[in-house]
Amino acid sequence: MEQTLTQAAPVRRQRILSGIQPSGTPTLGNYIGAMRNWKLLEDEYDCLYMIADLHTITVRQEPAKLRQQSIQLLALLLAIGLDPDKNVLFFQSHVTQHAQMSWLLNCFTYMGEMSRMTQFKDKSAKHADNVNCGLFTYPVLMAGDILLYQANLVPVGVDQTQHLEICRDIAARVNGLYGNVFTMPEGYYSKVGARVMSLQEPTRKMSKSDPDDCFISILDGPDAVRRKVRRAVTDSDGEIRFDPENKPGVSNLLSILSALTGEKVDALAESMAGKGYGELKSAVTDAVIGTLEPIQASFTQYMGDKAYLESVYRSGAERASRIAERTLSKLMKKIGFVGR
Ligand code: ATP
Ligand code: LTN
Repeated sequence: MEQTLTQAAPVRRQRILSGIQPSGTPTLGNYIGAMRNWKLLEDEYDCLYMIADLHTITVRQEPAKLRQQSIQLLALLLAIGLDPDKNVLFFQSHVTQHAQMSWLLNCFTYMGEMSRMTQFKDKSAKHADNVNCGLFTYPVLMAGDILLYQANLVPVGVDQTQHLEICRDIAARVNGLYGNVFTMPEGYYSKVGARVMSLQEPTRKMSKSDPDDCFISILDGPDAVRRKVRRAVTDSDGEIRFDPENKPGVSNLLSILSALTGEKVDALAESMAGKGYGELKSAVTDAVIGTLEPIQASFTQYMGDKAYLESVYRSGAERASRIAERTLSKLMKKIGFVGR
């Protein structure tokens, strides 16, 4: 008897999109909260990772520095191990559909929604001399980034929750008006280290655009790491205990240690109970240096091969824009524009 093999239809893997701004060198917070999780997803999902350079100009940038930081960020994504064949790595500004989508979505977003965004409030206070419209509509550009690729999941740090919510609201509104245009995306947050705090002001998140001693950069050498951790703000009661509300500095160090060693925060706090802050800091220093050294070595190699970097971002932009164009044309048709 003849046997026929019935092949199951290929199931499309879930799609992931995320982005990081080239607004400086990434910090340990970016690494723990976002970048290193991206590597864990590449075998199970279709992943696109974008260098969000359009978002970066919401704050004034020096052109040469922006260019250098952008290339460095690409080299860093490769250095943390992202495989450019499995992941689409690209610059946001190379895929023109982002700017186009952002305009369309601006017309489906309300001023009131944007005024509630905490990042807008924070950044406009920080850059009071340049409260531009781009800063105000930043979440719309971000919503477009996600929706263009019909992403199912968006791995980000918890500071992006509000932006993700607004993206879902916009998607629901457009779908409500025109039928199924967009896939509804979900946030994907890591359990440990989703919010690494500033070393100097441990009640605020560690941010790459803050003063240098507040953060550890992925490219900081051992001396800088040692110095910054030694100077990290703690408290005066001398007890190692995980209590973010009353002991934000010590708790932040414990979280960092836990994120880098894989040991649970409670277990670490228990094993360190009775020890001094000096010992905690030295354990954190060792863990950070041990994590960063191999990344930095690989980064230096990638930076030495500009032609390779160029081939990665060119191919990334081509692959990304093919997907993005499909969604953009679909929406434009639904809205009622005459097709080209
Ligand atoms: P900027 O300081 O310029 O606003 P940023 O440091 O907040 O930038 P982004 O490029 O906006 O970094 O964010 C990249 C990713 O890193 C996002 O997913 C964000 O949630 C995550 N992230 C940023 N800071 C932290 C942090 N302190 N802890 C955990 N995750 C973070
Ligand atoms: N706003 C994000 C960076 C970003 C992003 C995105 C993240 C821009 N576009 C799309 C996820 C999906 C931030 O991390 N500050």
